[in-house]
Amino acid sequence: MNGDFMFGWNGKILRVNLSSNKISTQKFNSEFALSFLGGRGFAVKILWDELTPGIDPLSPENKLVLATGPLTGLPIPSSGKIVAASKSPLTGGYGDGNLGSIAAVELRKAGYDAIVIDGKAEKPCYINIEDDFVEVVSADDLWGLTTFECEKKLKQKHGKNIGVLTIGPAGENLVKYANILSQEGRAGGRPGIGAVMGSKKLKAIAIRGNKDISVASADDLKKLGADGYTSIKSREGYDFWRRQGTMMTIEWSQENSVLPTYNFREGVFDYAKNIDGYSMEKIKISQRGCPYCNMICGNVVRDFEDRQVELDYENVAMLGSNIGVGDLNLVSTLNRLADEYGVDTISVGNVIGFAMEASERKLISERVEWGDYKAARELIIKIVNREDIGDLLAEGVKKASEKIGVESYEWAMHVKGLEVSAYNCHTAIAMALAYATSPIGAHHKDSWVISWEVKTDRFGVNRSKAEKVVELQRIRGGIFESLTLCRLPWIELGFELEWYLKYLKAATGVTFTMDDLYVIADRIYNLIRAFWIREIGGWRREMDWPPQRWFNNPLTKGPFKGQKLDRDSYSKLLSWYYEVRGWDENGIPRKTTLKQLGLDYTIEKLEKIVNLTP
Ligand code: PTT
Ligand code: SF4
Repeated sequence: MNGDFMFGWNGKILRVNLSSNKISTQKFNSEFALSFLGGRGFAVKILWDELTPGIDPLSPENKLVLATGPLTGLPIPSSGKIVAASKSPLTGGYGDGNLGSIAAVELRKAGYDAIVIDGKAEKPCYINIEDDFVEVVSADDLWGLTTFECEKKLKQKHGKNIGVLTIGPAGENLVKYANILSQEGRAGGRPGIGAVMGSKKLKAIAIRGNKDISVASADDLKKLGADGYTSIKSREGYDFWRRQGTMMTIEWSQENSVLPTYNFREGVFDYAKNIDGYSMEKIKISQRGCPYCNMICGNVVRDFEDRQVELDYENVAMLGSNIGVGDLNLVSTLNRLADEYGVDTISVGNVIGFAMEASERKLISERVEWGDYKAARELIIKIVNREDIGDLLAEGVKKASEKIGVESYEWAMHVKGLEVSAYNCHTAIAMALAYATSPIGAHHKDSWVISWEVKTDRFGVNRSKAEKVVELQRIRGGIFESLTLCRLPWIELGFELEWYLKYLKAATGVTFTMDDLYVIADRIYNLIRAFWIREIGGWRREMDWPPQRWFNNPLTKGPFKGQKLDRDSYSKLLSWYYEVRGWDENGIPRKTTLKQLGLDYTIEKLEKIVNLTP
């Protein structure tokens, strides 16, 4: 095989420089694979090693990394995922996203584990990959198309079974929270990874692979895979999951007073029932999903304009309750527009909520009232085309609030520049910590601690909350993002983590324990923090704080009326978090922590920027 080890990984990275049109492959060794596994692990190591510190994320020097892991594309539950990462134009730090796509499977079958793209094409282009054949092709006829149209055209040209990753007009126009779409409903790369593609004039990547992925024991893998699917199907909750998928969370969030409402002012929405999973079931026409998944959760509905769209919790909460729209058909249309234009639904819902509040407070001249669907629809189009106020809003809420000034930073709902995803945290201090310490900015993907928190000690402030956040970050942000598999079988149906150890053994021949995987997860987390410190040029404790609104403006509705977060309690929790992570009081990794994780090579660089404590 590949490098100095035998199975699991292809051992090969495809590299494309769009300035020179140079296409090459690079082998990697087992040390790299075993230290970083794949996906997010590969991405951060490549970005740390190869980016010139301080570069502009939208310059040709930035690199786009698309990476899979050793289990991606194998016949085991929910293995069709891919990580898209880069230095983020939205936050200036490390950014990534994870999307389900046939492209993930095809990339592995084409013989690669990752693609690294740098440079900038002179004219719009796309990359076409079929096994060892790789070409950069003119995309003059694709530029300007929506993500749906672009994928369709590429399939007409290269075959209906290819995998396609594409940006829409938002990525082309460098909207700072443009993302990447696939299969008309799989989306990833919240921190502007679509804008990085746009800055390189790269419209899409089309992939077809015809090879077998070599594994240590194909028979074991086949049997374990089949057993896994059967086990998932037999779980309590499977049938309901197939009915509602993530949409069941609207009802849960409303019941628990955490549904983002009116720009995260409240945790309950008067019209929650109109946009919940049961309302969705009434308009659902079919179901779609990612490859190799038997939990398929993309709920396809017909929207207000009689077009098809897939609904998920985050999309509906952010384009529904958060902006006051209480009609699921209308929300669906906003969601579909975001998908077609390739703009992140969470950030765009957040930005629209911010604009509505700014309008209410008369800080902007435009009138955009809460719940005004038409105004929201228009705003999305203006943002995507960077017209009028859309140009400012395309920069995200952090930049918009800096421009608008007054006290607007208090209700600009972001952490480190990434807009908060769909959980209101007035009464969820551990979730606030999870947002504040997420390695890409305020995203729930690394630690969805809120479900544990509301069930256990909701109002307590104790070290176990910090420990739980770290534990979840290890599993979700470390293990699933580097194995590069969907985490939902584990979260939603309790599919035990031990399954993945068995899959790893059958695929790679290497025996991993959970502790081994935790060490890898910690290595990845610490390297991401080192990357941020290097790119930002320092670190302050305040960078790990949630938005001011949750401390300043108590809830005015629902069972927890009057509640808000307490600053001293949050500060205590953050200190415990730093202790558990082996970081100092300012959130900077200690030298001993870096050394224990084999990250000695970061020390010299970091010491030039910050004081490292022993
Ligand atoms: C993810 C974020 C999410 S998280 C949602 S809905 W969610 C939003 N989806 C968008 C969308 O759709 N269109 C759009 N234009 N923008 C969107 N932005 C939002 O992006 C998704 C599922 C979901 S649905 C979740 S939680 C899980 N996420 C996983 C993850 O992050 N990692 C992992 N290993 N497994 C995961 N499984 C689940 O995948 P970002 P998908 Mg997404 C239309 O990437 O940048 O992290 O943002 O991948 O294939 O669409 O599946 O209630
Ligand atoms: Fe994709 Fe949903 Fe299946 Fe996860 S559970 S792999 S998000 S279809």
